[in-house]
Amino acid sequence: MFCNQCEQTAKGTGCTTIGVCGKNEAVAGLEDLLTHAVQGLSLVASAGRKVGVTDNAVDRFTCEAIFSCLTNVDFDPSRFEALIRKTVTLRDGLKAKVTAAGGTIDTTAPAATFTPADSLSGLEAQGAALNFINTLDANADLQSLKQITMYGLRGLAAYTDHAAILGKEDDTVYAYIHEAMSDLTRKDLGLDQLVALALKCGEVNLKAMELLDAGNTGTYGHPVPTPVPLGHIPGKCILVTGHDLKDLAMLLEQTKGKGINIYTHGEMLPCHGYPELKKYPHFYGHFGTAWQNQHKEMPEFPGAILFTTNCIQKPLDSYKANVFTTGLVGWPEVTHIGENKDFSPVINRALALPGFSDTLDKDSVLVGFARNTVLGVADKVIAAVKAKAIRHFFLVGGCDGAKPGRNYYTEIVEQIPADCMILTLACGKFRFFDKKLGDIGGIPRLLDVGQCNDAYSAIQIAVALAGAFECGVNDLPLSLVLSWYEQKAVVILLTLLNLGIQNIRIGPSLPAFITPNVLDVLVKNFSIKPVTTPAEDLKAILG
Ligand code: FS2
Ligand code: SF4
Repeated sequence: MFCNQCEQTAKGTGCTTIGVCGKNEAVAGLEDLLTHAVQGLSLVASAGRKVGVTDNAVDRFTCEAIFSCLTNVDFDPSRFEALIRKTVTLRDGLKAKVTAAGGTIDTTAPAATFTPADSLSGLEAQGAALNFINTLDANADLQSLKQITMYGLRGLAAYTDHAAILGKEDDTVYAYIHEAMSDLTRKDLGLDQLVALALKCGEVNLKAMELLDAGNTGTYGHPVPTPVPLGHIPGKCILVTGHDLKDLAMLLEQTKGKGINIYTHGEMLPCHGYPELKKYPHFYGHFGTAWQNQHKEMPEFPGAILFTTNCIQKPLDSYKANVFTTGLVGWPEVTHIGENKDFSPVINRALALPGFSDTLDKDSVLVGFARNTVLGVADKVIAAVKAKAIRHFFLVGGCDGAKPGRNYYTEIVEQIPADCMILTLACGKFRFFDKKLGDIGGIPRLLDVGQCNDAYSAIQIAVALAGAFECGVNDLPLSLVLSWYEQKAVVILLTLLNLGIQNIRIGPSLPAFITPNVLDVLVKNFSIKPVTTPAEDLKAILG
């Protein structure tokens, strides 16, 4: 196996025997084979678009299949087998329609004619034989750019899938995904073309994130400032982790009046700010911190645990029987809640478990500072900047992870001077989310914009501030200090670069799949910077 798509990749170069995430050789091969098969489907879908043939089921499925290969989503070989077989069935069905409409399908790429083996072990062998990631291109820099786009596509497919679940779709997004998956099979694209393909991924992702924002706010309302208890109350309980608001909403509905309290974990924390979710009296509080702490925290939770999206780690025996997956998440031998979203097994498990017997009074944290709330106090913010009460804005956001170097993000937040505001989003916030950082003129200094899925909201805040100050986003007193771990972060970075945002600081380490020459392109064009130390970076930013 070879995989280097995430920040915790082995030795900073690549996982070759087993993934640091727990992905084994078989699953790595199946992911590669699925990606290869989807490229074949995309080649046909792209040819179809040229003659007016589209198929929404194909588009939706393509995103699900690509999202399944994102870090910490699916570890279940049997789910990958089903995805691979369905990819080929859809490809062949679409081929017939495209040919009938007079379309021409280029069958020179092996992906277009790939035939899956009859057995799971045969598929695993086919996946291993591909050596997929290492052979995207013979030239190291072009290989690097293709990997950037491939991983960007995984993030883009995830956001497109999240939005589609809430009924928000746009064919331009699907068209790009098919086109880019097809283009990645080509060996004739040069550096400039591949840079353009990667930046286009960022451009299209802005649309996907706008759709997701519209889906979330259109369905559940605009988040409002809401204190979320970090303690617990007596009663049966279910912990919901991942990112999916609709799964949470359906679970809240199905647990009404059952005496079960619902707690969020990880990236689900911002859900407490949505009016249509917070209206449930049994939607109580937040338990635990970021994804990488689940082995420490989940054994302590006395109820059922539902994983709705990334990031799942191998469930330990001490709590495995309490774990359920849904959506695209999969772990072998863990009960999966299918498309009917009947959460009865989760509810029954919660009722069978002891639940909390006592009350734990702990601090609460404030969520709900997405674009609508922040822009609602824009006048106050602008006046505070003009009066020099606010010197600078920092966006400290992105993924969390296990590396000790991630203390950088805690320390920089601690060291940011008291006359600066800090916006945050995604699970990296758990490094500092419960710090009491005070306020400036009644506005909290630490504003939680939401999940990584809410990056669109942060971009809209920056764009609106730039409009108010009649300058570009790069001229604002705003610095982005980002942490990355998986491929949603890759595509958000591509979106920011495509918007022309300069001077982004990124850490805790640079991606293994970026070559020195490609890094040079990023530095020259976007002044992207690896993080150094909090003190040095603050000195450089604030002067
Ligand atoms: Fe955090 Fe994990 Fe949000 Fe990423 S919960 S690192 O995949 O999606 O961010
Ligand atoms: Fe390694 Fe990350 Fe790939 Fe898992 S997803 S195999 S940890 S590089």
